Amino acid sequence: APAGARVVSTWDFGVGANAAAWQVLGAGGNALDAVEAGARWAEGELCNPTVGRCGNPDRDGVLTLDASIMAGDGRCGAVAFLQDIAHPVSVARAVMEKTPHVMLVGEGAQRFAVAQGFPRTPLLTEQARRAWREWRKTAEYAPQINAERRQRPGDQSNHDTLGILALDAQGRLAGACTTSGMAWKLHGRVGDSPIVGAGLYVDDEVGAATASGVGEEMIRNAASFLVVELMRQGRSPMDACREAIERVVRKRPEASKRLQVCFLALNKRGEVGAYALHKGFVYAVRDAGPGPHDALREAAS
Ligand code: SD4
Repeated sequence: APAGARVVSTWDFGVGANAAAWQVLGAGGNALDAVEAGARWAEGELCNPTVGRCGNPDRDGVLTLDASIMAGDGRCGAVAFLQDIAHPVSVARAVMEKTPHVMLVGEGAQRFAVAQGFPRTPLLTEQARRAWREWRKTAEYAPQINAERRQRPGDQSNHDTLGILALDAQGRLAGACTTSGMAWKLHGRVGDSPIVGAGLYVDDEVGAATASGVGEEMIRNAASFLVVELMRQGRSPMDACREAIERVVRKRPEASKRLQVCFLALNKRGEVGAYALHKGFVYAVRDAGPGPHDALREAAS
């Protein structure tokens, strides 16, 4: 496999996303194709309450998906509030490559996807519908900090967006981010994941960053852009992520006690760093090295 190539992804399912991305990178493919492959794996193969087809719905019982993709040369595309399309990340890529725009939302995004040949299919699973019915008994919007509870049925945890960043053997960077957003959000709510600069930012001159957690905090702080700019000023990926977390806390000290915010960064030399507001954020790293490819690292917090 090509030396220098590396891919990193958020959360424990990042192992699977990295494996899908590595099929591209390991064969000498480019970073953009790799992150799309990784994100598609999370949207399609994985059945998880916070990404893709198995996502939990909003408070009205509607599943709406957000995704973005970005190449290190500045090309980017995104979709938000997209319904009944299984691969938002690929629609985001089509927005990037086939339109003069960067972002499409809602019905317009869906119409564009269908015109591009993406099948329209109802996505809400029976399990997600049941979780929603359960949630409606209290109808309280209270995102949980703890990611550990995420795999249980009816589970309320929200912090499982897939963010994936890759560096290919030619030194190109790319990233993607895909999510069903915060469970039980207001109908129409859009998080950070599809917003370039908030949930994802990539610049070949410097590095790439992505985020998971309560997206409002990332949008408020233009957080992924902030992480990349801090790396541009010379910070290591980990220091850049930590400083961005400190910014989040400084802006909203009280709210920060109850919310989870996590950053993951990869610089152009392939160095990786992460930092989270609260403990429990894990990420997966894959490269051509001899180590185990399913190793997860726990971020400092
Ligand atoms: C959002 N950042 O929509 C996403 C949520 C997240 O699993 O990380 N969810 O705010």
